[in-house]
Amino acid sequence: MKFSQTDDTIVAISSPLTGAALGIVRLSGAQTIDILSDCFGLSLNKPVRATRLEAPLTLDADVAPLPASVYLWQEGHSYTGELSAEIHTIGSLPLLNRIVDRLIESGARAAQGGEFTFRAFLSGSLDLTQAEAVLGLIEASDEAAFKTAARQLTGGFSSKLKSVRNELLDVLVYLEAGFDYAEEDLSYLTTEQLQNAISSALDKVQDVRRRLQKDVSAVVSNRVVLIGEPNAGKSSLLNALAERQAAIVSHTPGSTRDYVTARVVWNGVPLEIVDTAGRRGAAPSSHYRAVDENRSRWSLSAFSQLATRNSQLQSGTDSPERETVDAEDSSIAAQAQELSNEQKDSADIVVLCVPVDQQPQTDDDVDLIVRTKSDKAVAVSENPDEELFCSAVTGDGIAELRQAIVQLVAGRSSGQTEILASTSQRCRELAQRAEEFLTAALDLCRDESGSVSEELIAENLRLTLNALGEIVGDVCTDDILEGIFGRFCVGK
Ligand SMILES: Nc1nc2c(ncn2[C@@H]2O[C@H](COP(=O)(O)OP(=O)(O)OP(=O)(O)O)[C@@H](O)[C@H]2O)c(=O)[nH]1
Ligand SMILES: [Mg+2]
Repeated sequence: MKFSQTDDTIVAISSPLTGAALGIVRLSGAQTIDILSDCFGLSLNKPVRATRLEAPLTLDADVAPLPASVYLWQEGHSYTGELSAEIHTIGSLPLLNRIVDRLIESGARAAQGGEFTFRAFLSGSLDLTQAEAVLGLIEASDEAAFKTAARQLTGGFSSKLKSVRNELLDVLVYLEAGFDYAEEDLSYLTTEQLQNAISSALDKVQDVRRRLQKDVSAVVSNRVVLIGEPNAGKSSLLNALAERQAAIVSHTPGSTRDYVTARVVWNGVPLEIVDTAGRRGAAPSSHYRAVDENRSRWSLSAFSQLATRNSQLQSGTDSPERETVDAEDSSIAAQAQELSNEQKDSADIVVLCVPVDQQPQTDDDVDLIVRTKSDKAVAVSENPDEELFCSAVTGDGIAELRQAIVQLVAGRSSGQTEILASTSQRCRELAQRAEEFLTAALDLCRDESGSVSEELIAENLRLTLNALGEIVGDVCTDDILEGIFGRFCVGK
């Protein structure tokens, strides 16, 4: 698990890592007061209520004290639920880094990305869907995405699930009490009461499942466009992602002139992956064939022009036709570039493909940088955390790339929906499972063959509780936690 230690005191810059009027350093954990006192020569007491004090910072003896305010929160009243502090001062990155270093020297530990929110989750201040909402708020790029995340953060979605869980827990307690005292022939719940309770829970779970499905299907268009230099491995990547031979691959740079699309559905999210022509100085291709599920208006003319050129070259035809052929070819190359630009401009997600032995250079706005042909060379990357490495030949990194694309889409597609797409994706199947277990329990209640199997009903209720618990995080695995908190940046 990413956060193996949870009882120490963590520190990080919580404001954006650029110069700003105000900068914030956040500290959380049981040693907060001792660390602050030691670091800044203050004599602080544990707060009994949220407290703010002016505490000018003296970092160097020969530099005048800098203005700073320290905010303190007692346990149970901070974002993390722990004893916490924030130092608000001038938003100078070197200054904030110095403060963090000094706090680390005094006993704090540098927080990892998402660790403050993880502690809020551990202390019960936030459930998993709310932690996802915090991420949604940070990543929100428009008003609609912001509103969706804010609605989810207020907990309306998970509070409904929590109330169903509590109702089902009550039913389970009664059922199990019946098993424990079976010989006394006591009945704690009539069959009718049991049936009503399960039926009411099923209605609510069905409603949740429908809301989750509606939110995912609200994602309308997801065009993921692969761009990059000629020969970067775009067509090979498309084929690897689509798991079929959708585009022609050739060692000759400039082999893709048209664009090639492949439709896929990953994690229930429909996507259209688009392979484009190499975008800088595409050299003439020796062979060319348009392959496209949606053949474009350019493909036939481009193909016939190249076919003419190839037959001329093969039959030894030379000047003066040669000049005409070259002119035609550069016209096709220009058209290919134009098409490639159009595809990039209409993309929802732009993926820049750069071979592992070259360095990314682009003026385009890209969402993801993929270092292709990772089997060919040892990765040299200036930003290894921001790039994905994969090989269309060995398949390494392809699953991770799919996951990264789905996450990007999930982050974007909140639209006017009530639940973040990332939450919908994670929870849809769980809600579906809960619905199936409850339906099975209800069928058992209604079984007219004679005896109602209360043990089997109880087992279905336990499975339902587990599935619902995974949605809100009462029951969860390291993988789930890693998947959610691993996406946060440091300081959050
Ligand atoms: N070793 C290795 N070779 C690769 C990989 N991906 C692509 N190649 C090779 O690189 C060359 C170019 O691959 P393409 O997929 O056609 O590249 P492209 O970016 O589509 O090229 P253009 O369409 O010309 O822009 C081919 O010879 C591929 O076999 C990879 O992951 N590993
Ligand atoms: Mg290609």
